[in-house]
Amino acid sequence: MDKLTVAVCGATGAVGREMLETLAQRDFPATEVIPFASARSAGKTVKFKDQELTVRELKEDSFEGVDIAIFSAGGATSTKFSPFAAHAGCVVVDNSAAWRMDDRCPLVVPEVNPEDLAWHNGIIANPNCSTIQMLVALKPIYDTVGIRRIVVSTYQAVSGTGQKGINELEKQVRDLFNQRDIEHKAYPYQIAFNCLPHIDIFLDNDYTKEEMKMVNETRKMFHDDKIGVSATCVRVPVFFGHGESVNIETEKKMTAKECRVLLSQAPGVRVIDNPRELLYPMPIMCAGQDDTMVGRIREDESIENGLNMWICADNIRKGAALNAVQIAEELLRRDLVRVPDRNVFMK
Ligand code: NAP
Ligand code: 12T
Repeated sequence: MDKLTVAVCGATGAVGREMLETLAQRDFPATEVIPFASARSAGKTVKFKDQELTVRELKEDSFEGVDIAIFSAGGATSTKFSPFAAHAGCVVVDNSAAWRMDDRCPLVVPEVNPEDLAWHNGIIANPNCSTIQMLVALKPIYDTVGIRRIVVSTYQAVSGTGQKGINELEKQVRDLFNQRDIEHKAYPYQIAFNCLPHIDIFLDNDYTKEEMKMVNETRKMFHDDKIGVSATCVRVPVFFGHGESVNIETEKKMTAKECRVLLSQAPGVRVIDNPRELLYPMPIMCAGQDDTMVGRIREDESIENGLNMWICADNIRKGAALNAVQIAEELLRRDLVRVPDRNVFMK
């Protein structure tokens, strides 16, 4: 391809800025990168490599001549604009929850199910950050011994809520230290020095939407309607990096040692697991890193075939921007930057 134009939609946000950084760091072969955001940010500039790019307002006719559009501008914006992108022949990689469970859209983590890219119709969904890091670590185990059931509790950073989550934690800490009253807008309660067992909205079954994303997205990407997934998602006062305590029941036995060897060879995974040296993954290690870090690997002594582990990753990087850029790279490698039927999402 001699010309490759990439649109970054939501370029002024926490994920969008990391997207520009990731494209630059990985030397993504774009001949042009165009940043888009809402009318509020039109005319502002964002940094890309050694340039200052001027942000444009995202509109329905923004996609003419654009080959790939990476969206991180929220579900409503994506629902509204992605069909116009696909209609213009531009392939969308979307970070929001808008298209993840749509049967017309593959949901992809390159280390897990890159083959699903082959049937895309112009919109490809990036999974939720918590699902991404969990499946990067579990996929090699799933392929080797099978997994019947996953029980996961998350410890999620405020950057998952975007810039407003980061600002809220920072301001509450400062206000508390200055003996001022705190305010909350991004969360229903104080997040500084607290934990909230509540991410995204509550559903009729009393789970949160974030918890059900982990169930449904895992089943879709593993192509396994039967796998049991039980999730509890908790917001913690950490700026960057999600942690996850994961318990799995496998079909066949895998020892902790076998698991360590397997994961140390797995793509995108770094095993950090030496309790004697006090070595285990932590969110502060993950900020700015590409790898999903796994440690505290132990056999679950309460069941026949079970393992426990602790998984950490940078939620803005592998959880969002990096995974999206890796999808774009995989599309190029597989010669899939084309929209076979431009009307699939216009019907
Ligand atoms: P953020 O910091 O609040 O940024 C939101 C971005 O969307 C800004 O660039 C904003 O532009 C833009 N935007 C909002 N409304 C728009 C519109 N009508 N048209 C065009 N652009 C619009 O949030 P963030 O953390 O970067 O997250 C962005 C989205 O990414 C989230 O809503 C979520 O869907 C997704 N996300 C996914 C994951 C994941 O798990 N994979 C993780 C985090 C986020 P302005 O500057 O003009 O307001
Ligand atoms: N509510 O992409 O608040 O579905 O941490 C990601 C992160 C939704 C998503 C969060 C969220 C998503 C959060």
